[in-house]
Amino acid sequence: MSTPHSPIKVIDSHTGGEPTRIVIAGIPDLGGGSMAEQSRVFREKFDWLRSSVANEPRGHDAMVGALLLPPQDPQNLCGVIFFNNASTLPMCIHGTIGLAATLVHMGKISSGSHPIETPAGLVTITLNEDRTVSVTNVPCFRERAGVCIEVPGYGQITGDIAWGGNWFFLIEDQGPAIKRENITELQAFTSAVKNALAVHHVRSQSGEEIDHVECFGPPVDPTAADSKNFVLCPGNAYDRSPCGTGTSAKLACLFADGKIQPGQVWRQAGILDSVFSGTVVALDETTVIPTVSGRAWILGESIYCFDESDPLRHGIPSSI
Ligand code: PYC
Repeated sequence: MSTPHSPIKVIDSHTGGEPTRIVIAGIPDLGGGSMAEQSRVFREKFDWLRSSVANEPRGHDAMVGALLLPPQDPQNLCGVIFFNNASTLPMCIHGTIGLAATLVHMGKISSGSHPIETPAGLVTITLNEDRTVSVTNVPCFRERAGVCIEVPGYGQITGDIAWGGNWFFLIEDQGPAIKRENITELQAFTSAVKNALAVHHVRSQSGEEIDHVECFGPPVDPTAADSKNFVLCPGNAYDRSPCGTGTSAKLACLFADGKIQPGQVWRQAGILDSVFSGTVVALDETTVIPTVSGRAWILGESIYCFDESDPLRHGIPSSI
């Protein structure tokens, strides 16, 4: 039995039901560039670490992992690189809320606002008195409205393309009803939409894949939320939380349609009816800076063992 690298320590939390696993020790040297550069090095050279943390048997399809890194600019609190069962993510808000709870648990922060470097850009966490965390995101915008695609088995589906820190295709009141009993149907529908986007070469203007599909319907309790969503993530797991970058994309669309004003609170429920609240500051007519708030809970801490006789010590590759 041996550990070919320094011990890997993780702290697990969940945010509205969606797990976050922060790697706090044992991270290899990623070269010390920007988080976008380090994320590329991580993808190219250390995919075993992503797979060890996120994939079965330690992880599962819904697991979002993150590397806690020193900031490039010492004025910032830290850097972070998010990843899941498939690859890295430019940004993740439920994960940033989980990171904030983890840093509190580690005794690194106890109050205030702190800038954090991510591959998508600089975001800010604010610890609120009620133990919620507000994440002020990167600039977000709707790129295209009313994009119509033919989805086999479902007909013509219309949605918006928006950037919320990840790329989203946002669909209102089409497909299966947004309720827990329909999770299998919702996964099939959103996967079919994602495939159709790929087949029809629908990408962002900068050529990036639209890798999150988000459906909206009415909330169960209109006094608690304004809308309920279901979000399919890259890697084909669905977000158990309302998805903070998805909520940011929604806020950008609502703002573009004149349906919310700067400062107005939007409450987004997820498939489990956990709620994120969000507001925007307008940068111009099409671009907003969303702030999304939610709460995370710490679940546990682990130190990983890597037994060389274990053929699956680096996780089961997602393609098996
Ligand atoms: O909360 O932004 C989010 C997120 C992205 C993927 C899973 N959760």
